[in-house]
Amino acid sequence: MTTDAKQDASPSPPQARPRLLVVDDQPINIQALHRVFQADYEVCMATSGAQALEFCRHHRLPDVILLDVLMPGMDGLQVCRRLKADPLTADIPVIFVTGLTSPEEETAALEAGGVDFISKPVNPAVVRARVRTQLTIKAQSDHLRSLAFLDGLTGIANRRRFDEALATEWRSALRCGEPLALLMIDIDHFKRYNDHYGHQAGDACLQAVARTIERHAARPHDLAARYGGEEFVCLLAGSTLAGAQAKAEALRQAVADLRQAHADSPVAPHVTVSVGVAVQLPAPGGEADALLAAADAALYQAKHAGRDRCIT
Ligand code: GH3
Ligand code: MG
Ligand code: MG
Ligand code: MG
Repeated sequence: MTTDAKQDASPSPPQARPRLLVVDDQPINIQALHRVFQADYEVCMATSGAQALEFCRHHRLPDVILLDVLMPGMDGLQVCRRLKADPLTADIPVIFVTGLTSPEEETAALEAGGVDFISKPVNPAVVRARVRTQLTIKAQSDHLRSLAFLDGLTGIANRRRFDEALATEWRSALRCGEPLALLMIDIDHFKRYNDHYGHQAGDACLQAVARTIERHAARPHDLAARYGGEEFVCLLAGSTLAGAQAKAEALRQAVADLRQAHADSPVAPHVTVSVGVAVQLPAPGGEADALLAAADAALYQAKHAGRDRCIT
């Protein structure tokens, strides 16, 4: 057997085989499933419910869990309910593999959050096919979820993704005592751009500006998103005020350097942006919305001070 629940904290290699976690109190049952899957899957194992939950906390998450029902200590139904209650593990498909076969037991397993129910002794072809089905469904739902977080026009993150990231990063910054920075970026006189060049050209301009903004949010915890219309945001976790200001200025300059013609702009003959910069150290009782409001207020000032500038 390749992987034990106590080993292997390594991150997922790029082309990793799907990872199965087999949970059963009887080693002989684990061995049987290991034989079925070892050629195509990375098979991990746990011999108790507690060990299975522990595994999920400390290792790369499995893609599917094969879970026994009758186990001493925590039974499979309890394990499944715990997995489903934790946002980290809630989306992992759980297939019950059990000697129990009554309709009542099958119903209880499905109600606990299992997606399938297979009787022991397992038929290798059947269990393989059922695992494959769950992996396909999971891949499809992951794909749909990723689409739900992308802006259709520019391909960068959308407002929904930003709202989630802001809430998450705010809590994390509060825990770590680190500052959180936000840039709010708005294209100058974009209504005139559309009026002059047409809406399609306006769309292409939004795409070019989005690409430029995204290039400036390159650190692992940076997030560039389209906030709406011709407004964008950059969330910069752990950035200092000076760091955020430098990034804002580099970004403003990079958009100007696109030299995207804007003949009807009173600011410059090319497309420019105004940027509002805000940095806050989250405090207990504070709200992430305050950071948004501060960046928005700074952006408003940048507009009134003549546009094509960054204001904190
Ligand atoms: P300001 O410098 O004060 O920001 O002026 P503005 O003209 O950029 O601001 P305003 O809010 O008056 O107009 C924003 C324009 O952005 C109006 C709207 O038609 C355009 N816009 C919003 N979303 C899209 C889009 O998806 N595609 C195109 N082409 N234009 C859009
Ligand atoms: Mg058992
Ligand atoms: Mg605007
Ligand atoms: Mg604008």
